[in-house]
Amino acid sequence: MQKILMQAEPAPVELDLAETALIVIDMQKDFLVPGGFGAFLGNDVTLLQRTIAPLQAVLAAARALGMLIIHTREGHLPDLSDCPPTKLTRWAPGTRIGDLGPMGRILIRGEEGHGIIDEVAPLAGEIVIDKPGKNAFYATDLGQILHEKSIKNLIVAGVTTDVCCSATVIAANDQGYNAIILQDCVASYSPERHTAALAVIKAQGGIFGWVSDSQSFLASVAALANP
Ligand code: C5J
Repeated sequence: MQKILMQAEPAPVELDLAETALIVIDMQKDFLVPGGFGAFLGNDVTLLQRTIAPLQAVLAAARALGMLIIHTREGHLPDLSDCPPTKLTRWAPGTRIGDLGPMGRILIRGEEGHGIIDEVAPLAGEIVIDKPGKNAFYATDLGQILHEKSIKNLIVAGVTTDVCCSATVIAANDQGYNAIILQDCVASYSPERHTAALAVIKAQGGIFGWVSDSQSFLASVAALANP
């Protein structure tokens, strides 16, 4: 049994790696690339791109350790039958889910913008979960997969901190998982909301989970080889 002790806020956290999965949330072209939907709406995608290098290092370490790795993609079926009407009408026409965006239909499975960026693309055998909601547990097999693999802890990376990462951490907490979010491997289009979302997670003694970073994860893994 390999256990790591990771520096984190509000307190260090011990994780049995056999019970720990890395979940990489929505590293999709539409959110991260200059020609994608996020940029089309006027967002600065470079704020999100800073997650790529630290996440690559975390992915490499997790793969070397044989950890369970799960990637998610936010998106809907082409006929929008899995998209609540409230979500369909919330934004201006032309920028709605299913409308034609710069990289295909916005947030529709199979469209170019829906794909994960090459830099952190899933390897063969890694699990990819398509989710219609923000929280990765909603209307997906995630809970079942984690249960079958006896996972108790989730290390969370991806975008965006304040929306899908935060929603997933909060849901994980309610479902009985320990969630540790890596602050340099998550990002928001708003630095203020990024900081605020992390502050909420670690508040009150870790009300929703822990906040750590890639260096702390990598250091704790290196300590396994040099105890
Ligand atoms: C994610 C969003 N992935 N911001 N989606 O955070 O709509």
